[in-house]
Amino acid sequence: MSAHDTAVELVASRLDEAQRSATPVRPQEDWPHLSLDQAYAAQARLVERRRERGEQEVGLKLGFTSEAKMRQMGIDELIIGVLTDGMQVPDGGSVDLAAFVHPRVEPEVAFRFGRDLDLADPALQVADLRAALTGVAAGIELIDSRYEGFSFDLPRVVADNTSAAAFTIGPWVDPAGVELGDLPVTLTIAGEVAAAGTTAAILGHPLSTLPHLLALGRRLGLSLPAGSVVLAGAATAAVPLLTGDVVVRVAGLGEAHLTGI
Ligand code: OOG
Repeated sequence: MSAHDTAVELVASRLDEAQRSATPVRPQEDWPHLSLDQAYAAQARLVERRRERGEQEVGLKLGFTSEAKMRQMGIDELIIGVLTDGMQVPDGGSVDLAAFVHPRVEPEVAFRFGRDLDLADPALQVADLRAALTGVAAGIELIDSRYEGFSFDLPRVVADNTSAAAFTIGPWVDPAGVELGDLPVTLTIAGEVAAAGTTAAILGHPLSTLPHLLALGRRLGLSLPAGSVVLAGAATAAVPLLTGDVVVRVAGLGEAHLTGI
């Protein structure tokens, strides 16, 4: 194993253990310096560990696609992470808060693609992604940084699979029937509006994320088998999740529901 592989393996195993034990890591102590490429390699290794435990990949998520998120976390570069079936919570389902370090929730717009898309294929164009879109929905993403204090820089959050922890998607809607550009979004926790914004906060329009999805997917050699889900990134800053019902409502699109217990 090269020094590069050893650093990647060490980071992936530390983060994997942190996630499984809901005990944060302290990156300031004894943490290898990671380039962005090494960070994505560590992320891939982390996902491989989930696969070895029987989880299956179900899609991808984008991060830092809104000003609100960039400002909240101090990072202004788009990132991509992997979603697995082990993270998916049925709409209206519940999550045990004890399984997470310091969970936060965010309102999302979700995409579903109806055919196999090899993002690494240089012939694949943004128009192909748009044509393959068979569903759009409101979603909730539960993020949970595995770093103490929810504190990280760009390579660290990438290695940590972009804080991906759990997600819920509301009923799918035919994309032909909805103009996603500027829909009011609310995130309600235990009956109180905790965050509000608009889908325009996501790069001006949620579909503006598609060129970034393609560029990042191409660079990393990712693919989206038919039926895959993509979360376009939060429209508002993330909010700490306490016990109670979480509702994301995207006016004109629908709702997603989750309960923290
Ligand atoms: C990283 C994940 C960011 C989003 O929607 O912008 C993200 C984090 O804030 O911990 O999922």
